[in-house]
Amino acid sequence: MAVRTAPADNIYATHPEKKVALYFMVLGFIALSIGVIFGPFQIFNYAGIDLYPALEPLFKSYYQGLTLHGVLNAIVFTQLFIQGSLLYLQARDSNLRPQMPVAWAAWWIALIGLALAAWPLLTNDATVLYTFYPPLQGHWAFYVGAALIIVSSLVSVYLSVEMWVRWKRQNPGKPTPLVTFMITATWMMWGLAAMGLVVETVFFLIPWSLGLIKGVDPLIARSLFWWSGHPIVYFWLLPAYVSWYGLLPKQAGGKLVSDSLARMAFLGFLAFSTPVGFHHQFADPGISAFWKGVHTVLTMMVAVPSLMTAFTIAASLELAGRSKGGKGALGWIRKLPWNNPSVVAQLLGAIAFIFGGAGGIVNASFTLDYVVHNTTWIPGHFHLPVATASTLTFFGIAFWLIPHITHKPLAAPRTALAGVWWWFTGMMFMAFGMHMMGLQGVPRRAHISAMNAAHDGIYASSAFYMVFNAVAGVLLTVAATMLFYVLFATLLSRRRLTPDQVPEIPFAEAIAGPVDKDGNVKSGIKVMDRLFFWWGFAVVLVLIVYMPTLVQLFMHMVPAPGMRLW
Ligand code: HEM
Ligand SMILES: [Cu+2]
Repeated sequence: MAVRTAPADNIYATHPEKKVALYFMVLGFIALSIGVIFGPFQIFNYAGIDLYPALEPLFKSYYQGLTLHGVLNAIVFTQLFIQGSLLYLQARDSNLRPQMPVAWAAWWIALIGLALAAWPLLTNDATVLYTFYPPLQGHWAFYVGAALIIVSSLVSVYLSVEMWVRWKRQNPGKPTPLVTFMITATWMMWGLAAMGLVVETVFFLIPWSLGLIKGVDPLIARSLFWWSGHPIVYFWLLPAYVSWYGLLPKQAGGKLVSDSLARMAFLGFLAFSTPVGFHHQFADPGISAFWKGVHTVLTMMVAVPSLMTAFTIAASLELAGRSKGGKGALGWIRKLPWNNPSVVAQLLGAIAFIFGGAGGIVNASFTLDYVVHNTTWIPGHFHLPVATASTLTFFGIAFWLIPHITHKPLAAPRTALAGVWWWFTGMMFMAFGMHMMGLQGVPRRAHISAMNAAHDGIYASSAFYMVFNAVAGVLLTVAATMLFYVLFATLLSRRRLTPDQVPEIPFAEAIAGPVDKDGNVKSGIKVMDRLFFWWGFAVVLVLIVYMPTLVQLFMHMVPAPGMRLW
């Protein structure tokens, strides 16, 4: 049983980056706890059940809720959790202290940005959905807040790259430790990817919302948005992969099968995550079929490191299961630690990701996408990678990392375990219902439960699938309640672990490491370690596939005045 020991302040003494990491993660989870509230309302909507009248005095419409849901969950929660957890893991993996005043500046910028953006969202003055496509025009505070949140992420890019450069200087000739390598590559990828949103907000949306320019070209805005908008999904996923490659094998009782495969996968993501945005714009005019085709091919390229990840992780887990006596083709699966909520959250997240990846290939195919574009298939799809793979993995990380930082025991581990199963099952029901309704042609982002025609045509033929959504709504409400209970009960607990009970960081060993038998760094590792070179390669690739189209669009700008449709 846990006992109380040292006063809370001392726990940060040896590693002050613990505190800023915790602040980032907790702020992220607070945002998520508000954003998730709307999820069940939305999925009940797609079950034909309209619960919005109950929200009426506080929230004005389905779309206000949906904007809060998208912004708080997908933009704020993910980024803040990533900023905190990656900062801490890199600092400990490379045994360096991040530049602390800069790290705190990043947190404050994010907090101010969040407050600024939240105000018009809550007052229904920026109901523009999380994609904020012009000509929908929200309050300036929303765009300034969003820009500050992005600036905060760029400060995190700086923090990570600076720590990596410092490590390289102090350790000439040595290969970058794996977790540090993966994290630096992730931040480099995001540093390039974020530029689309930076240009969109700074040069267009902010001046426009302040009345300094009269109009914004919707096509330019959408193109800049998706410059960042596809790689942002990798920005959400790669931190989960960091855990799957770098920590999960150890948590499962085994080792990572190959260090170099992990590095190769991350370089693949660094190079190919960004030059693919047009696959979100197949239906947009003004972009040639040729460049849409190029982006499609590159999208398929980025599936390669994802498949490498799936195989490497599965092999590492199989070894873990077999080393514990698992026999036969599948016997090793039973030997995995299914009683550990942190491990199970990540395993279930990874399983959901397999289905998400398969659907993603459909979306990215120029021709198939027309069948599912803007239908409920799309949110059905992306809740698998984002709301299940990343979100469950982040909960899984929090289940050991928060006790590690705060020295507080995980509250109610059995509830945590049940919560991740309920979440996974609920998301599977939702994915099935939403994918199938999408194939019937039911539009996404539509308050269908408030329509008179809700039982005609495509809606009548979706009636069967709506049952799955209703079940999902119940399961996910229970799941979210359990997971947030565990999280906040842990944070608010007054119990303390004794020093020997505090979980250690489960850095995994690799079977095939970066050095050969004679102690020399493998030549492939040396090439891969030149991260600035690969970053430059990624920049060039993005310029090649974007510039011809963007130059054309900028030369023939068609600014549209703002509209408020809510
Ligand atoms: C209780 C859990 C959740 C449920 C039941 C849920 C349900 C839904 C539904 C039904 C939609 C589609 C709404 C529409 O197109 O009209 C949606 C949209 C969305 N959800 Fe969730 N969700 C949940 C959690 C999450 C999480 C954890 C994330 C991200 C971390 C997330 C991110 C999004 C995003 C980005 C959208 C798109 C918003 C838009 O189209 O503007 N959701 N959600
Ligand atoms: Cu995409």
